[in-house]
Amino acid sequence: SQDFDCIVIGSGIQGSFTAYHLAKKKKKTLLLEQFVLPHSRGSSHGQTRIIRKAYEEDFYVHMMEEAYHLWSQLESEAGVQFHRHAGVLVLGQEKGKAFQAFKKTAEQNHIPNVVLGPQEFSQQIPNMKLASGEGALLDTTAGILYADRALKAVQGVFQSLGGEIKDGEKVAGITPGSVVTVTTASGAYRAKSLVITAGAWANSLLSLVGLQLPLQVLKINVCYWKEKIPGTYSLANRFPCFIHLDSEGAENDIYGIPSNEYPGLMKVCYHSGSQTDPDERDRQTDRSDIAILSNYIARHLPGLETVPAVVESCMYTVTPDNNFILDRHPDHSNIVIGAGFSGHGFKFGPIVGKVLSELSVGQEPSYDLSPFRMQRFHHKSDL
Ligand code: PYC
Repeated sequence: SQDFDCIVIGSGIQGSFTAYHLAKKKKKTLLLEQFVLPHSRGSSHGQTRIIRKAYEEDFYVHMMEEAYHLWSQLESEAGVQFHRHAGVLVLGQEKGKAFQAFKKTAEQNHIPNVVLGPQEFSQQIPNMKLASGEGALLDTTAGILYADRALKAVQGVFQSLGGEIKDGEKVAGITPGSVVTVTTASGAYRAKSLVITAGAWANSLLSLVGLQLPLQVLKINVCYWKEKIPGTYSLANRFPCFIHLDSEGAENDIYGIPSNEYPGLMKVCYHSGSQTDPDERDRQTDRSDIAILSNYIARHLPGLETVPAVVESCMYTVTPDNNFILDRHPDHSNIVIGAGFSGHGFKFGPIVGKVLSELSVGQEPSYDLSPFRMQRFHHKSDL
């Protein structure tokens, strides 16, 4: 039938986990996706993401505590391994605000970590150079998620729980009400509640329900760099992930993931990019971030060549404060929105899905959602 308890629009990691949690609550759920699955046109594709507890804010650490358990539960349910331990080095000016905040949050939340002074760093991480005054904090709990495999796993478990996925169906209209109707070229679907997790297309979908959010869509060049000596920066040789903090703000951070998925190539990327239209991302050809990365590699990672060997692309949908939006539509409480994951949302998929599913069935959310309300932008935007 075309009638559901809940419809979720957008089958990236957040929408797929929302659908998974709804199916676990025995809700008849439809997951709608505009492209034929699997695809690489959104923000949830690709080989790897970092999973970590090291954060500046306590509320993200609390969410990650449970996220680790839920990722591991999904691995058991799907019978697939997509998590590898690696550790993450948080690097930055030792006395800088951001680095100090990471350190304090790690201490206060008892995140297993090691602080490395300059001498210990050069002994333990000999192929990476820090600038003067920079320090390192190693979050020993961190690791890598194999993103494509994890997305396939959550969608597979959702279907095995009786959930329905309709891919290749772009939404054309949404009619709010106590029963929400969603129309595509193939039909009309009705449900008691709707969750919109459309990633870079959030504002296109939200315009159908009279809402716009202050979101910026960025194209990210996902760059892999060749090791001069294969294995220097490999996961097999226990090289960790890293996040190099910039004093100007998170949008200038640079991160790295040890060579693994493409043997001999290490992923090193800029945590930002140029504004793009999600339907025309390949027309965005700005490579100024790649010039910044080449320069960074020459200074900090001398064992890598300074021209990227592989450049893939992805999108971030960024909010003004880099925090997510997890909320209800202000006029239609049975329409729930997850958006603006700002380039750090993948690892939270199981928790985001849990709270969005709770909101959509009218349950009290498991986490304080005040940092994630859309209300916080009211005074700054023309919402
Ligand atoms: O949140 O750890 C993270 C991350 C790394 C690269 C992009 N986001």
